[in-house]
Amino acid sequence: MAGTERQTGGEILERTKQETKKPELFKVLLLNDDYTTMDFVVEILETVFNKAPAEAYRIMMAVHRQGQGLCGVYPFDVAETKVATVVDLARGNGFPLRAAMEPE
Ligand code: TYC
Repeated sequence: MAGTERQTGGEILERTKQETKKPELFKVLLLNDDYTTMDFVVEILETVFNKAPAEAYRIMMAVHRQGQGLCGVYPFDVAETKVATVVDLARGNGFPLRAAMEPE
C-alpha cells in the first residue's frame, strides 16, 4: 500500500511509496461500414497505426468480416489522438469510417 509504514516496537522498519503510475492502456478499434473503401482503410492502418502492408490488409479484412478489429493498444492520450486522426482523415476524404477506444 502506498505510504504504509510497518513498525515493531515503535521503530520504523520500512516505508514504501509508489512514485510512478503505470499508464492505463486503451485499445483502438476500427469499425466496419459499407462505404469506406478497402484501400482507404489499408492506407489508414499503414499511416496512422504504422502497420506493414500485409498486416494492414489482414486487419482491414478482419474488420470487414467481423465488424470491428484491433489496430493497437496505447496510453489514453495517444489512443484519443489516433481516433481523432482517423475520423479527421476519413471525413476529409468523404468516408464515414469510425474508430473507437476501450480500456484494455
Ligand atoms: N466494408 C467496407 C467495404 O466493403 C470496407 C471496410 C473495411 C470499411 C474496414 C471500414 O473499418 C472498415 N468497402
